[in-house]
Amino acid sequence: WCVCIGTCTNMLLCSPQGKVNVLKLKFRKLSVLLSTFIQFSFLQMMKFAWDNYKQYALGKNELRPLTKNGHIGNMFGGLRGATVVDALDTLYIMELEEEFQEAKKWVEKSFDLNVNGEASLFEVNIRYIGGLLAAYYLTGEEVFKSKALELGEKLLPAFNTPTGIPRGVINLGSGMSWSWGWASAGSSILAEFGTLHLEFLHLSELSGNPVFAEKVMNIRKVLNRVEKPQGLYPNFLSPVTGNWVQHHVSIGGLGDSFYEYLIKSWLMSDKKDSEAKKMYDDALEAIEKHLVKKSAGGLTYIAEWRGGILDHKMGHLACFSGGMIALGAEHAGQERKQHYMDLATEITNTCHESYARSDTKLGPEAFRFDAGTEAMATRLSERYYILRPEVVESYMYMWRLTHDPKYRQWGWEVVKALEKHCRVEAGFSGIRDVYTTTPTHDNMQQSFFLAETLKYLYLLFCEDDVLSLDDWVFNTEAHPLPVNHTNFKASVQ
Ligand code: DMJ
Repeated sequence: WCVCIGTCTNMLLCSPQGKVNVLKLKFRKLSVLLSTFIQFSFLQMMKFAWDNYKQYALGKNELRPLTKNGHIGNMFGGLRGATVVDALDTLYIMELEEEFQEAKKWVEKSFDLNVNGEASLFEVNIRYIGGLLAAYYLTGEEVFKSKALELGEKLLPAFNTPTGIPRGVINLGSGMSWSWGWASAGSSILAEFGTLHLEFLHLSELSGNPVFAEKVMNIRKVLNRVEKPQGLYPNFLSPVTGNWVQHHVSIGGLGDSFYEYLIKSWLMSDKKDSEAKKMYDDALEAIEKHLVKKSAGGLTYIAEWRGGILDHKMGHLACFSGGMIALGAEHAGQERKQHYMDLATEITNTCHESYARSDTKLGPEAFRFDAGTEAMATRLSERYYILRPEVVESYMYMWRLTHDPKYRQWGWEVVKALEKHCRVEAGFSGIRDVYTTTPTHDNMQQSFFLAETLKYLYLLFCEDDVLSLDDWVFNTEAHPLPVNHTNFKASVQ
């Protein structure tokens, strides 16, 4: 495919094998630009991230790239290999064949599901089940399907609550489940129980067992029944009473992917799930009415809502919403289409500003719009960047839906910043302060960097028919799942 960056003065021709071939360039200057591109190409980045994980941390959940060892953490119960499962489809799509085989071999030989430990239902679903399902649909390899189904079964006891709203934490061995200690009054989190729908429908489809679909359809029923303050969905719900526990509303952390899964459920159903579409449309209308604001400097942002009081802050996580709103705009009624496209453009621009206004050109964990501040973190504790994908995710959707070259330019700025500030000797690391050009590293290569950040960057520079948005929806960890009309073994070549 052909990559055009900026003004198209530097045209590159890349083969789909992931090797970069150089067009015969007339000018030396251009070839210098080109080698810079090659040096920093995201295909190499993926290989570098994978090779180091393999060398120092294979079988652990993440790589610690400074100390050159593995990290297990406490999100996945006793499960291991989060980076392997998260990376599978990216390796496959990038045609890093040897590396994909290494990952597959690990899943076949070493991925043990008979484990005991406290796992996040949400994280296991989006990373492991999502990753395995995508790997199955892309390759047709049975091992991925059987592991996904086996793991899906292990999550079911979390739904044994009076309302059927699952609890957030489950012991994969005993099936015992409970709520997060930090969640108010034993509540379940909107973004957690609201981010199961896509994967669970596929588990039912593949197993022929309706139980998975029934569980998520019941969640929707509970949500439809409960009264929404001003049409908004608060982030905490009691799995016992089915009532809201606290009135905190956010399109960032704790709420985010619930909204994403509404519009994607509709798309994945080949636009037949009109209930999901209506829920999405109504939720977005309420969000726009109560949460969307414009700063004095003209930047559009989505604030958080605490019982009617606005917190003029946007989390990095909320930056996925530019892409989501654009995706939804495509399918809005004629009169709303342009309106939502404009909103998506403005939000993506604001998120870009949060990157552009930092010294590293990477964005902080949260940025604010108050006391003269615009799109910058004001608290020390919000200045970090942990290789998150949401901003490049929105660039990818905006590029596909508008073909405005600025999104590729912006994506390329991120590639350069990652190379400059996050690449360390043995992998990529998050940084603790985006406002200093000599940042301290956090010594963690998150698995979503391979699953999402690098995949979205790659797709940003691909032709639109590579994982076409007409045929695939990406789960919230960027694992592609086929739209209902697609053959399971759809080719990405
Ligand atoms: C990912 O695990 C998913 O994108 C999730 O929805 C939110 N957070 C991380 C990446 O930032």
